[in-house]
Amino acid sequence: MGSRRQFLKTTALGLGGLSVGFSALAYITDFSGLKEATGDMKINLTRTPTYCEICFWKCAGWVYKREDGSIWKITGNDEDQHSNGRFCPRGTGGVGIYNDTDRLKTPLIRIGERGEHKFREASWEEALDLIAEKMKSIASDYGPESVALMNHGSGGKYFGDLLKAYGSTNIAAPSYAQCRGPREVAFINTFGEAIESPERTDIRDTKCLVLIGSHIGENMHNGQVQEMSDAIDKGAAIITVDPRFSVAASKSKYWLPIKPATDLALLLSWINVLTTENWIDKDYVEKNTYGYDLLKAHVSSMTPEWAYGITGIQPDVIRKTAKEMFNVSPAVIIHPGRHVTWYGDDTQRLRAVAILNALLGSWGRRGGFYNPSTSVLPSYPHPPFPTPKTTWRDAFPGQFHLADESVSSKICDATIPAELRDFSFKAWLVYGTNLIMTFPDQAKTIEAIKHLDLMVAIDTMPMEITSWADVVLPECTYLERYDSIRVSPHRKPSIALRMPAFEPKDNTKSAYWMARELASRLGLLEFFPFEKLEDYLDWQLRQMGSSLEEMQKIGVKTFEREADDLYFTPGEQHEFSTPTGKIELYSTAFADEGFDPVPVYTPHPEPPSGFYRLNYGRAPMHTFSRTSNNPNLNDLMDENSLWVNPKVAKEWGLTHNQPVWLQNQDGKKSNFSIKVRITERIRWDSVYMVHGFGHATKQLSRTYGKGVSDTELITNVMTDPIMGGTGMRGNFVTFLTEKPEEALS
Ligand SMILES: Nc1nc2c(c(=O)[nH]1)N[C@H]1C(S)=C(S)[C@@H](COP(=O)(O)OP(=O)(O)OC[C@H]3O[C@@H](n4cnc5c(=O)[nH]c(N)nc54)[C@H](O)[C@@H]3O)O[C@H]1N2
Ligand SMILES: Nc1nc2c(c(=O)[nH]1)N[C@H]1C(S)=C(S)[C@@H](COP(=O)(O)OP(=O)(O)OC[C@H]3O[C@@H](n4cnc5c(=O)[nH]c(N)nc54)[C@H](O)[C@@H]3O)O[C@H]1N2
Ligand code: SF4
Ligand SMILES: [Mo]
Repeated sequence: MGSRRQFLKTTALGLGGLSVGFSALAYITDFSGLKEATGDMKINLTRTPTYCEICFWKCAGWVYKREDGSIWKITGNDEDQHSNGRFCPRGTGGVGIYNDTDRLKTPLIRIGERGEHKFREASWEEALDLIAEKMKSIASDYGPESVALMNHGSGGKYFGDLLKAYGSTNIAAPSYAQCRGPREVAFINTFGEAIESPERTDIRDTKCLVLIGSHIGENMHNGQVQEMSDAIDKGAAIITVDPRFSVAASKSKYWLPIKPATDLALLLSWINVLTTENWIDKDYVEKNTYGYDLLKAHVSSMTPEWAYGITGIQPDVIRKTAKEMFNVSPAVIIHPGRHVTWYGDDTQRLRAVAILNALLGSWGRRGGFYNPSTSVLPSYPHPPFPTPKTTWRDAFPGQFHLADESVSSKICDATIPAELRDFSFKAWLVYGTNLIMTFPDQAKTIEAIKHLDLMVAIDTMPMEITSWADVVLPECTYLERYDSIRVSPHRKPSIALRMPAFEPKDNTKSAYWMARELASRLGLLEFFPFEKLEDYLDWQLRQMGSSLEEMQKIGVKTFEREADDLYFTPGEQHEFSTPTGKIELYSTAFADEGFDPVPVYTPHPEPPSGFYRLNYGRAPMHTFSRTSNNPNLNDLMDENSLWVNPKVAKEWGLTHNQPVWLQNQDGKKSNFSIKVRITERIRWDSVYMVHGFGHATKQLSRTYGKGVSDTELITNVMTDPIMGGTGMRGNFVTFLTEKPEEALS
């Protein structure tokens, strides 16, 4: 590679100094270029397209650089449906991940005990040779199926291709079993289709948005926040069901401060009200659904009065909110949520959400759920992938048949040898997921890792997960690499390009390069016919009537839909991809598998005396555990706090900002302390913290020891029997006002 300047010239591709004028009034949330931005002046900038990797909304945007090659700002691409030209604070601060001096700089090979974070630096040759040799011997000793890929993020695709070529389909992401899995299974078994990401919710045009926990506004998925704000401006009613007074609750017409873990009772009582009062879309229900009479009979005793005793929500509020939804139907959304692995009966709770939407006729209707469209990327011909002899499912005979993706936490379970199982996993490739902070029950994750013959972590940062790896492969950040073309579903099909704005820092490489180098060592190069990813992208783009050159200039290309089918045609009887071809209010697949075909409420344990339910969520300026060390975002928020109700604080004599340690129902104590925030916004039976803090990796110089990790206190996991998701909200904590002996700081 030539000089930095030459590199910029080639990557900016003839855009050659785009002139941008700025006025003093420009709204700018950038962290580096305020001087240029505040004057009424012209500066020469070059820009390269990207899509953001700070979270999985994948907004497409531009990386603007000054003439000297330094970054000016990252902002949205106006053509992009995910961002509408604006980035959220995390995306804008994305440059911090590039500048972070704590970044991984070169491959590492473990020299200490696993978890000690003692490594020696290695060359790429040595690190990749070691991995390939180990993968060969594992394949011959135990079969390639004993290798699993845990991944979250763009480059995971290439390790996925590598693994499939090698002979394993055990490829899992925490965004399923720790996140949205239950909702996908619930909607597939009701409407025959999943919700997907970005969600197909037509929030822009809705007249009533019901949020069950989903804390949009703190959950900063960009387009969704923008659409919710537009909907509010246009007079939509927001109904928020949340035990905490969330930002969304503060924008709502109704806030239902539900007793935690009782949502299913509320949902069933809403179904009771709609079916008894006949507040349903009769024509739609008649034409399109299966099992209405069974459903109606099932919920007949689940009145608002019944639900009041369970949820604490007044019967007249339940009736009024049901009427509010019906009045504007079908332009109503009972939002399916996203992180829905709460109490282990999550698929059933989401089935109730799906059923409510069906009764109100919102699926396939304007202001309800639209029918998304996705661009299809051609793939270059390669030999067929070998058929594996076993998959993770063989470790769980008779279970989780309805899971439509691999279950990461079950692969973790099946890594710990068990007497009744003749198979266990021997190696994990871990791409872009900090499993120690991401899986509940840390002790189990660590036990599983200890049983592995090989653990490779591919990451950009030294994290808890890299501490446990045998080999650490440092990836360059999303600002320094090409990745696959983004084809996420939306109202219109579109494609977006990510290309490098900078040369990779230090000795870092892209996932594509790593996967191909490993493929070459494993004799699988025919599965990676293009030496350079950009050549493959160009080939794909040309099949679609575009080119790399065009995409480098425009970043995003949106196509027209092939058919006018964003919504159902009025009055049409639709064919659904379910066993009955109808919307299944009564799920035939659940019945076949021995699960309740219509959801049934069962109570969950309550906190023992002196303990409070551990509730957690998002902060607008951070993403999980990945951004807490990012210098820009760390500046905005550098630790989490513990929300405590004033009544509880008084009982315990806690004061605002007092540091406390926490201990859970199983005696697990927090590594660090967390500052108390006394607020009426949390119920007296719960405490709340933002997920992603309390890092115990010293190499994270900015964030080490700041705040508490919710994950270390989540030792009770309630597994969803239908799809294997990990319910994480049944954990209870108490306060320790003195520093415990085993605490780390
Ligand atoms: N800023 C930011 N935004 C993000 C992310 C991020 O890391 N940072 N991550 C993204 C991802 S991957 C996901 S999955 C989403 C997650 O975002 P959501 O899907 O919105 O999150 P949840 O964890 O389901 O919801 C958290 C809310 O549920 C409430 N809650 C807790 N217990 C209960 C209960 O028993 N009943 C009810 N009704 N409510 C309850 C909490 O008080 C909290 O307000 O956010 C996305 N957006
Ligand atoms: N306790 C608890 N657990 C949870 C949640 C919670 O709220 N509380 N939320 C759940 C949800 S909804 C989800 S979706 C999952 C998310 O789980 P994860 O995706 O595992 O989230 P992070 O903890 O941010 O870990 C991301 C890792 O990827 C690395 N990384 C970032 N960018 C790149 C890149 O470009 N390349 C590579 N190779 N690595 C990169 C980061 O350094 C970090 O180590 O967590 C789930 N687990
Ligand atoms: S929502 Fe924010 S962090 Fe997520 S992709 Fe968009 S800009 Fe990036
Ligand atoms: Mo998630």
